[in-house]
Amino acid sequence: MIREINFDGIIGPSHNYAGLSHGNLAATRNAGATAFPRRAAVEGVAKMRANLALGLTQGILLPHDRPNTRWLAALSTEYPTADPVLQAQALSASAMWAANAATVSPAPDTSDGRCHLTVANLVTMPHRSHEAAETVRQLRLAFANPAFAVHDAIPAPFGDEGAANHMRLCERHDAPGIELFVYGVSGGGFPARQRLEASAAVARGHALDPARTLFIEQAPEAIAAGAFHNDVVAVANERVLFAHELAFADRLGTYAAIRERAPWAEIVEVPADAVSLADAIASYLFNAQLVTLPDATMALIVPQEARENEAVWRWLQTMLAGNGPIRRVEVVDVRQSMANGGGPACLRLRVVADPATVDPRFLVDDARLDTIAAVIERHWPEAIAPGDIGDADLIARIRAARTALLEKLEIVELIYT
Ligand code: SUG
Repeated sequence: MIREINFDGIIGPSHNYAGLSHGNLAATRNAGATAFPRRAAVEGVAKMRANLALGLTQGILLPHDRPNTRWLAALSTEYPTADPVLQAQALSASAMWAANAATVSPAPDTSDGRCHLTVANLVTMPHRSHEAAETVRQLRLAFANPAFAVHDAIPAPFGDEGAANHMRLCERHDAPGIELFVYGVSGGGFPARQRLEASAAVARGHALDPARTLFIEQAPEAIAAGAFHNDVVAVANERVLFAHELAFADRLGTYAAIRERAPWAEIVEVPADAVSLADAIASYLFNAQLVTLPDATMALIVPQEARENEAVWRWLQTMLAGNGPIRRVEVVDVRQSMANGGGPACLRLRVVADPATVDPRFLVDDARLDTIAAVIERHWPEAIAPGDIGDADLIARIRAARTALLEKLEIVELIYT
């Protein structure tokens, strides 16, 4: 049976705060802080457990091999002697944000009846530009079944940041839907990381029906306020689009185009006078997982920071008291990831497919999460301060930690030799 599966990126042992993402306000603000990789990964596992407890189907993606020595070799350098900025870029654990791994078009939307995935090239940020090579390896392993088509990344310079800039509206996950690709043109002083050319190429590659595909410009004002991906200001699930009033450049035109193609769609808009863009971005209200529970009601899984923001929490209470489609709000603690600008939605890649067609090693239940948690407790470094990244012992420990996890999970194909 086709259903939504959330694949969370396991937070890798090299998690640190190097301030590498210009335009991502949390990451820039926390540059130079001490990171706690073990705590970060434990938070990620707890979020997956909470999703399982809600009756959702849960999968995993693995931390990438870091530092990425293949990338450094292509730049004719080696980790110990590389420039410190290159060291930080090679070491980043940014693959944890699985919403940027790929764009996914489920089988009911594609003309060949397969679920298509295109690996994101992430070319705008150097530390993320080298994720694609390993992502394609992982996705080809997890989704080797002919029910899937895994496409290579779109070539540079057309920036593609994956599912973070893509939404799907449908009456039920297993019914054909409309796909919304959100791109940026300008972002004030900040880069627009998703290019229209890339989104259009992904849509063509996925064999989508042009009549059910929309390309929507993200509001430059939202990018300038720190919404470096659309999923910082909007999220969709089944028939519901939950968005900030200032998410899209042409708000009314976007809503009209959606209603024309999907008359059943419900747009839950948060007005700027109730929650400012600044509050929405600081709290990550929209970087929530909007999910359909087994009883067919919808829940919004928000980060702790949303509860701590007065305006946001007040708005959520009003929403729950009303008669809207989102009936429940769940709060999760992913503070270590949040401090790098990654909320609950960033940490997961949604794939609508039959779980029986996925390599079972990439699916988890509580027992498998216990196994993962034990490896994290034993092998993940407790803390990484900025000055530590040149430390050879730490680097050896980071590598060994990932290898231990892959061995325990018996996903040894991903070990680089
Ligand atoms: O690409 N942060 C990530 C956060 C990604 C969030 N993903 C979604 N919104 N879907 C980014 O900006 C910070 C790493 C550093 O600065 O060391 C970072 O890459």
